[in-house]
Amino acid sequence: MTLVVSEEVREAVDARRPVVALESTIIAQGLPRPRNLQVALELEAVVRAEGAVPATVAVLDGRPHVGLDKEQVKRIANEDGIRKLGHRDLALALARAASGATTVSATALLAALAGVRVFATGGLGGVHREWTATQDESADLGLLARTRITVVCAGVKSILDVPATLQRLETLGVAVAGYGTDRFPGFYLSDSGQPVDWTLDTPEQVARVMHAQDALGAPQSALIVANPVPQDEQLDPDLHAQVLADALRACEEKGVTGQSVTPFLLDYLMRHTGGASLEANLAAVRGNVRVAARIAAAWAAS
Ligand code: PSU
Ligand code: MN
Repeated sequence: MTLVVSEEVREAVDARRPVVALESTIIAQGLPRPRNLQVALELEAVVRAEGAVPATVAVLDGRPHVGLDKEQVKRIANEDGIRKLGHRDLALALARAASGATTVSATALLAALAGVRVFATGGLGGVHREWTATQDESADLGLLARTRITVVCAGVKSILDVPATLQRLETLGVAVAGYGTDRFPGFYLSDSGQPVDWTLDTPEQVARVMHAQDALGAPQSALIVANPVPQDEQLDPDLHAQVLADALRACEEKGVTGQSVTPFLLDYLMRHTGGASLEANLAAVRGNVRVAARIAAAWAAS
């Protein structure tokens, strides 16, 4: 496979300068046009403002890219037929010359192959409610159990079964720490209602854990740094509970399954909260990107 690493990202990786990987599913499938393009460019700008290099990941015409130029980001945001690619889809997309946005699982895999150690997203995928009937658990979890990368996220998406997802992460052996909190964040909400066992308070502390992971060696699992959306920017918890219940019902009634479930629920929440869920989602992602850039800087300096 020819991984296409942009010159800027390659130089930064080689010189051990800070780099932050960014996923593209949030651009292509997670946000409405034209806001998605603005957000994609804004997130890259936030990384740069912190002195790190952004590496947005996507597959274009069957070639896996780590680091996109502006025209390539535009394609992901605006082109019709951009697929959603989990890590299992990568080989199929490459062989079929397809173009697609990468989920957390595919982004983490390609970023790690390019030597990028820090990655920022909104919320991880995980175990869906109704798992006993659908067996729907995001491929994000299994991939993070065998990929050495640090993911900064606002927890897992609140549309999921959060306690079950935390349990699966424990079973799979994926390290989880709250960033400045002993509560597991709830994506749109600052607190999912679940505790975390470990708290890390500074980028330097996170970098020390990353070094300790390397010193221990195998298995090559990830580190999840769970960074809450600021409380004054979270979605109103009552509104969240109410609209989410409706969204889950609508999902079932419409028979939405598989890869479409997560985009459907995120879109339903956005439309039925007057856009408030979108603002909370963006506030979370922005905060995560900023923290990721600082962790990447601490990692590069250590
Ligand atoms: N975070 C967001 N919005 C998103 C996602 C994450 O703020 O759209 C995406 C990620 O790419 C994640 C995917 O990997 O949703 C999970 O999809 P699934 O549940 O189908 O595995
Ligand atoms: Mn799924």
